[in-house]
Amino acid sequence: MDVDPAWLPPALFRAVGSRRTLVRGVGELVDTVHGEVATACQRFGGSLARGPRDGSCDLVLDLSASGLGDEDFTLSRDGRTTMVTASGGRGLLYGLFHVVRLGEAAFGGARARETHRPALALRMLDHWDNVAVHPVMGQVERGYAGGSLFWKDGRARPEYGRVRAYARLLAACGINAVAVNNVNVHDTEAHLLTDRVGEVALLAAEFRRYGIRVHLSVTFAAPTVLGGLPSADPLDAAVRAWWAGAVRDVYEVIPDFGGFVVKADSEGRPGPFAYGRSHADGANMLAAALAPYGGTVHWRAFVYDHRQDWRDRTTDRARAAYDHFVPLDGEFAPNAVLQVKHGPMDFQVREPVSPLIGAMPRTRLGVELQATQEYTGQQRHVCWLGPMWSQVLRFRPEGEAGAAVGELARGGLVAVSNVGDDPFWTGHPLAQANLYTCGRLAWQPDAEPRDVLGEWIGLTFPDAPKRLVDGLHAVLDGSWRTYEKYTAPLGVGFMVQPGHHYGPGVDGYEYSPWGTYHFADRDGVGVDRSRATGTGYAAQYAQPWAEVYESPRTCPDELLLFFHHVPYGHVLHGGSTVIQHIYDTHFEGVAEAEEARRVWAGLTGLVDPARHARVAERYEEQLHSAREWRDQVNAYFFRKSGVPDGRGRRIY
Ligand code: BDP
Repeated sequence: MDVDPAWLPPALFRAVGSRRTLVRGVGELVDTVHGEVATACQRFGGSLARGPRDGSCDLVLDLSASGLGDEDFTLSRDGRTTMVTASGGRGLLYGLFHVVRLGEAAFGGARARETHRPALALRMLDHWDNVAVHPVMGQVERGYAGGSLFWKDGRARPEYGRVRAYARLLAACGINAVAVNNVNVHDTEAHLLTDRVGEVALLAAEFRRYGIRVHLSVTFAAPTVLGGLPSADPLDAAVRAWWAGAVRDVYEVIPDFGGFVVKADSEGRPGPFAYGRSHADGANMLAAALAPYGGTVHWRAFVYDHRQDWRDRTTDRARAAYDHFVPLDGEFAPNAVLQVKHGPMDFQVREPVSPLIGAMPRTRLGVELQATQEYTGQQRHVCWLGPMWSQVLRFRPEGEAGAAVGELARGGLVAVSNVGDDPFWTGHPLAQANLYTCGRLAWQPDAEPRDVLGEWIGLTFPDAPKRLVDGLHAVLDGSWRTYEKYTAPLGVGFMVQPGHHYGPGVDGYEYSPWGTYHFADRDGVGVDRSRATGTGYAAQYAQPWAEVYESPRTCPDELLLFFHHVPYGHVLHGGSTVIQHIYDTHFEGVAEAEEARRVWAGLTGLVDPARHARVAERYEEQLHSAREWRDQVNAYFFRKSGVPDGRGRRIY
């Protein structure tokens, strides 16, 4: 089948393509804007001029305004002509896509001048793509949408048209940076930095047309692995010189190269600890090499001991990032971004916001989300994550009077990509909504997620009848909570199959060194992270949160088992006991998934048949898996606790 046009179906361009447009300005992105309008005009019979204004245009896209940032644009209409002005090519392109989104509404009546600008300067996707297929992880680590868009058979793919189409989709939702290889940099991928940088340059050329800068994940050991040096010590002059030379060579072929992403001293990756250096030393060495060219190093804060002794259990993995990094606040170079996962553990369906965010005022923090649904159904389950991300971005680490996470993320919003070479881009066609939502929330972190979803629906299904719009909202709006209901309860997390992380594994990680435990026994469940009797993690928060999380009396129900070990009979704020809540939500979650499948079946005929069939097929799997979750989780807690279901349902 052809590649799905996702949120840029040709029909969307009717309003622009059937009119007379003038494009003014020069540059590669102006050429892109011109090309977009030309294609639309060819399809819908409009006309396009380039050059001075002649007074007869319906739409003017003008690169000339001063005083705007490179990505900003203004939109106005005097009653006859719709005007988009921008100072930079990206701004002009975003302005065009905005008009396309508005459709006919952009051409009616008068409109006072509005200025649009992104709240966050960096809006990025990290691809966990391996160039060579990894024996365990496959090609795209945690990828659920086929192979890589960029790499095939160990080389850059020659089909750059697909990369260009991807860049176009990303620009249309506001993404401006992409890292093209996995954070776990294996030996083959390490060479992208040096002798294989030409392949990265080919990708960069495609992305550049849509205003997207390319980044590379690099291994901290590169000077030894690639440069033949005896050490990678960040304070060693020869090591620093090696990096400076490597970076210079990259910029020679990719002048707008974005910079590096680094996973160091984490899950077996090399890092500065081997040399007795700090993570600021490591990050700053790379920042120094990148600084002359305007590049940035994204240094990940996902640093923890994945080989702890589970019998001892004195280290709390949730504490690790804060314990490592807070003492380094103020030591990172200005072009180093500390990239923090939104929660302290690892992209579970429910986690508190990482206490690191807000605790390092003198460091540029970037917030990392996971669009790829590793722990949220692997793009076989519908799980639209907009509400979860929005909750994170609106969270105020210092309480109501303080700033929101979306404001504190001065280093940008980064999401792990959920895309592959699948014709629908994301395997599950409805998972496109997650990708789109990432881009739009990075542009405006306080946007109402349901509005963003509405926008995605309007673009992806132009002219949809109300029944279809309602149906899509019905299956997507609450899908995150539905998923949460039938999986691990009350913030306890994990309980997944080890390794691939799909499906229930009630004790999957309970007796392993990864640090992800639920501590269920015959009396109760949950992790005591209080200051008074537990790991002390709750005290990493500023007030009021430290106090709120400290006690089961004030801790929000949905995070109770993340912060506390409680008896099964503990009564939640919602009125039910923990054990009854577990039973009820697991039955409810499956019932909701069944209902969603029914709603989807009723949309036959309103959705393109191939797309409809793909989603319908995934619902079968979702249902199968949801029942498995319900039955295993309920049976597990029934056997541990011996407490029967208060409603007399059969628990297997
Ligand atoms: C975990 C994934 C693993 C990643 C790691 C990371 O299971 O594949 O390498 O995160 O973010 O969620 O580095």
